[in-house]
Amino acid sequence: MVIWSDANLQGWSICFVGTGFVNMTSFSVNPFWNWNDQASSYGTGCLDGIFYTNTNGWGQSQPFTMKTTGNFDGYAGHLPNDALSSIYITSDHSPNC
Ligand SMILES: [Ca+2]
Repeated sequence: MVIWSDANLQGWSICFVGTGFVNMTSFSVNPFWNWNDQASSYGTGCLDGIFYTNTNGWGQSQPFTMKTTGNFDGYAGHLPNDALSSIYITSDHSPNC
């Protein structure tokens, strides 16, 4: 899956593969900028899981399934913009997705 810093799949991007749990605080572009509260759009690739607004799986959540793109815009159950703090990736359907 890919997470982008701007809406509509633009800006900085970060890619996750496989299953597991990540806190976005653990990933930085440089010493002054990390991924906490920076995500604006996503593409799920072959993965299913849950986005969270807080670290360690707390706060508001948004389930996601494979082959889906979207913006974190606060609409239709999506997390608000610049709020993503953790991701639990529960299933990896590659290479058959
Ligand atoms: Ca957050």
